[in-house]
Amino acid sequence: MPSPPRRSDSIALDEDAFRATAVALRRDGFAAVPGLFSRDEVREVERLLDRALLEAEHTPAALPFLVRYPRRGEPAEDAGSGRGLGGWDQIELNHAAALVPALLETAVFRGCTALACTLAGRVSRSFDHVIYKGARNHTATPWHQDAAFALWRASRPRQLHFWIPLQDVTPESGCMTFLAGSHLGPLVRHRRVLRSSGQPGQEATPDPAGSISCALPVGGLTIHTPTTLHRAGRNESPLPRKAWIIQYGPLGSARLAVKRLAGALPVPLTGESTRLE
Ligand SMILES: O=C(O)CCC(=O)C(=O)O
Repeated sequence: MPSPPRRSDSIALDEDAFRATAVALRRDGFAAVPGLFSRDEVREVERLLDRALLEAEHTPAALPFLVRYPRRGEPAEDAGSGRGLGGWDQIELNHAAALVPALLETAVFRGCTALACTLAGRVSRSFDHVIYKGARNHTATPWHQDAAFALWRASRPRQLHFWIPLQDVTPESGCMTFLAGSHLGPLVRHRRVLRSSGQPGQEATPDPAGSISCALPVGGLTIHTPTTLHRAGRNESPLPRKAWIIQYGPLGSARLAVKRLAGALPVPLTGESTRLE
């Protein structure tokens, strides 16, 4: 029988697993944490995000936060291609939790926030986004450090980025791959690239020798720092690869409040579909 999603702020990690996570973050700049959430708890997030992505496409105010990568080479209606993505190769939604506040009530968000605070002290969400890669897509996420995207590139201690897959992930379906210890070095040179979505991107070219790919069953996640070099490959599997990414930092809420005042945050989608049932 499926277990009902929790509404608690507790962390489903025993002391040893918590300590191993903290040690890995400090030493390697990333940690893979399996088994934090039940399948139903992750499914609740997926349902909210699937509907939000559909709704955002038809909501002019939400369109600036939606990033879509056209599918190249084969027709969009090809069997299996772009399944669940309306024929797009990849879709991203920035500030998903501002568009769908019900996400903030989910066991996944509450558990991630509790874990972030236990690892890093008083931190809160500063940004979140969603990346859906279609079945057998063509868009890999190049090597980069998240700090390369920030206006303020100085070190951001206690900032942690949670990457939450909404299904099992493997190297073939585009799981996260990290370079252990890269967070201890400087911000490396990034080349500005134009991604097929039309948005600018950043690409680093480190020596990938010894990189570690984090396959995970649904319910797990990875955590990395803003200066950890990472990438995710194309999704070569026959099913979409979906992930929700939440960034936490010491002044997360304050930064979001400033963005809201500046009109740089989306207003919630109004549809019935985005409320928790
Ligand atoms: O999911 C992906 O393709 C990459 C995500 C990523 O690079 C990030 O969260 O920083």
